[in-house]
Amino acid sequence: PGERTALKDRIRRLLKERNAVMVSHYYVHPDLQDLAEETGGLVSDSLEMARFGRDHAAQTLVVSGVRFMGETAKILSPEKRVLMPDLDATCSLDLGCPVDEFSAFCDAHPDRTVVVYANTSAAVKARADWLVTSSCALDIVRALKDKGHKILWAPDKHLGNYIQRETGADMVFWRGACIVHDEFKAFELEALKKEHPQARVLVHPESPADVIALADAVGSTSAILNAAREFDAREFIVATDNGMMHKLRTLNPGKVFYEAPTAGNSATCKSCAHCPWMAMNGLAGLAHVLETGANEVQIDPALGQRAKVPIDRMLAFTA
Ligand code: CIZ
Ligand code: SF4
Repeated sequence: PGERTALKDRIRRLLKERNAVMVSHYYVHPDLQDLAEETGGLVSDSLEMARFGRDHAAQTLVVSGVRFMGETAKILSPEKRVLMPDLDATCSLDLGCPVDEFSAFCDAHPDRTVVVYANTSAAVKARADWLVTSSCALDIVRALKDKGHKILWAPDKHLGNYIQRETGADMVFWRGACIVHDEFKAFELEALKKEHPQARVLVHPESPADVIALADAVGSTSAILNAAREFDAREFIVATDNGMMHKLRTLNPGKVFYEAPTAGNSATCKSCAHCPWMAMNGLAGLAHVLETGANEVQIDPALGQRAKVPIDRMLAFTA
């Protein structure tokens, strides 16, 4: 504990000395969420992290999250220095959507508008017409459908299927999944609901369809936070990365939050619902990059310019 306090003090001092601002995702360790907030940064989802990083005056951005979040920050602000606690923090959706195969898939469907989720590489974004996150995907796909577009969706199949069910849009899918949300289990969730009959169920749409079907509210991390605040209930079962529990509990002190069951939930593993790549972000790594300037995100400028087009469209649509 003493060591943690010392590291946090050092990070606060270094952020100030380097004129740096920090954005943290809801899924990273509570220490990194608290530090971002205490020092004038932001804790949020990838959409708001991107907007905040772009609009902030600081010339150095520290992004605590996964690789695509740092890359998006760099693409939006090529003149800024973007640092990450660990550059190897990736995402199963990004890993499962290599640009060569993805380009071939796009080439096979030339009549479709290409909509990709934020959790992708810069090269995949550069092939896209639109970028979306889970907080704006429904609205953007609905607007495209209303204008007569047919859609090619990548990479998360569960989120894509959910959006198709909700909008009725004509969509073809890349078949990626988030290793965290893909693990939530409907049968076990029903059993937990029986144990807590008053509890409302909040589900992230990267989860399987049978889990989504049991939800009282389905949505992005921000939508889950809103639902927890607005529902007149005392108990909640939450199917998303358990990094979210920190914000849910601090913002709703009178309410109780249970983690939804995953395949790994058993006597030996009570809470497996945590992204291993988000977990690579830590205080020691953060202090080190601030000290040394290591782990700077680099994006080829020409690629960055092309990848910026769909990101700018999304930010303008949601402004
Ligand atoms: O699961 C993720 O990586 C999420 C929720 C990203 C985001 O859009 O904030
Ligand atoms: Fe990717 Fe899932 Fe981790 Fe989010 S929680 S970064 S979607 S693997």
